[in-house]
Amino acid sequence: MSNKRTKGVTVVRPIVYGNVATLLPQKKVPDSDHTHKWTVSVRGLNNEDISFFVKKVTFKLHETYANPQRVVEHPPFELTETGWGEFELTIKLQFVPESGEKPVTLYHNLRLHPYEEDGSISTANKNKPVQSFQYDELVFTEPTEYLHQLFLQHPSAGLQPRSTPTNPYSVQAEVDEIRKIEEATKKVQEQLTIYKNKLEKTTKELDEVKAELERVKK
Ligand code: SLL
Repeated sequence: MSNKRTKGVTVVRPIVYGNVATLLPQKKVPDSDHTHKWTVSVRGLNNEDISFFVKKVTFKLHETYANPQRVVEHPPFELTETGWGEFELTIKLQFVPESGEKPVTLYHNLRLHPYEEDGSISTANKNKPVQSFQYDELVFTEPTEYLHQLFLQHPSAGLQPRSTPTNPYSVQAEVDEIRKIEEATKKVQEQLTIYKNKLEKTTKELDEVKAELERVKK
């Protein structure tokens, strides 16, 4: 197998990354203001192995943490910490050297609190574990023959037709999501038309008042 690129080939690998967080029992961490325990992770869809092509993952934490760069070189690619605040994590994926691929950086907003739809923190769900994950796809355009062979040896099952309690990512979920986006876009367009019409009407009225004012002045 070589480092030659495979012309015309694109390989897409789904990944899931994000965090879970739980409230710490009070006084769990002595002499500290830490309120939550959290774990950030990067995994394959359906928990598929990604270590055959991912060499290491570097999680970059907020600078209030000692040694904010945390390197994980073996699966599971995850990191557990405690803390008091939310911040944006940087997740750098480095691939096996033979792949010739440049690192990929992902961003994740660490979530500790159960938010309501309006953005306020839900007090009712305060003690429930919080989960915040996102689905994404790594795209390898014209991978090296080496990497292409690796992917052929480790096929991904891809998106399952329907969601399950442990795996919310499915073809159905994607369809539902697209429908929601389309509905929201339609609503925004409708509102825009209403506001445009209002603006037109008000501008016309204003012009009339101006003209009237000119007439009175003369
Ligand atoms: C905030 N902008 O103010 C954010 C920053 C930082 C969270 C959150 C540090 C833990 C430790 C920690 O939890 N930092 O002291 O080791 O909410």
